[in-house]
Amino acid sequence: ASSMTFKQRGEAAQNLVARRLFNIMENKQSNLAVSVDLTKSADIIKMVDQVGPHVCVVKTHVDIIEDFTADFVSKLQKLAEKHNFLIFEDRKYADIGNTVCHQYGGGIYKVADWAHITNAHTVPGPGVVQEMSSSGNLATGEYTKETLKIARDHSDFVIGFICQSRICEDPEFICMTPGVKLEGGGDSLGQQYTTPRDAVFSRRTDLVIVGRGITGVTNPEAVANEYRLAAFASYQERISQ
Ligand code: UP6
Repeated sequence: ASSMTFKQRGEAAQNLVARRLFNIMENKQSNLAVSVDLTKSADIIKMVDQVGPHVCVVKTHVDIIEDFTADFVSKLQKLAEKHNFLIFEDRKYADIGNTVCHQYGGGIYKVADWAHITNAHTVPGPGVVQEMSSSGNLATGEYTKETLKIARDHSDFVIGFICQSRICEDPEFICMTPGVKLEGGGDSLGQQYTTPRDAVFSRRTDLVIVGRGITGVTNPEAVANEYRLAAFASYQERISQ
């Protein structure tokens, strides 16, 4: 997978969301997801409209929003159409199937109604996947192996993984890496940053997820474009090897 183009991988994928995502990545020349971890819906909408032209995915954490409403969701959906990106709610489900069904389909957020992509830890068994960027995380070794098996057994609804390096060569699975900043470094709560090139070229993942590196600057649109160019050039460098 790491030497194939996104176009070829989109053609190889069976899952319609994966096909669509590979298609957007190819057409927008973007393997950048922006994580818009702001707490006021108007700020999120404004930020998404600014970075929208440069991203293939907008990642949300709706449970940190102070003033969440259905109107926020419809505005976000309109921006997803306007700028052609997918919405990824980073909920990291980790409970038994029955509870996750309620959390995903119901409650206040009704994530299943609007998120193209969401994710789950595999701690509870055949759920989905996580490998963390925070220091000292326990998602390594056997956990990764079992997670991969679960994904392959459920490839009808699993499109990929959150991981820090490519964990498999199956062309249809998308490896997404959070903990990315152009200048590297970390934060005061254990976050560790790698650069776009280190993630996509050296560690051969497909898509970088950037939060504060973009949302915390004064010119997010220009900086999002810089991240897009850096991550896409690293992908092109990798496939032309
Ligand atoms: N995230 C990580 N590491 C993981 C999994 N998820 O950072 O292993 C998520 C965080 C946040 C974003 O929940 O939304 O990716 C990273 O934001 P940052 O770039 O501002 O650190």
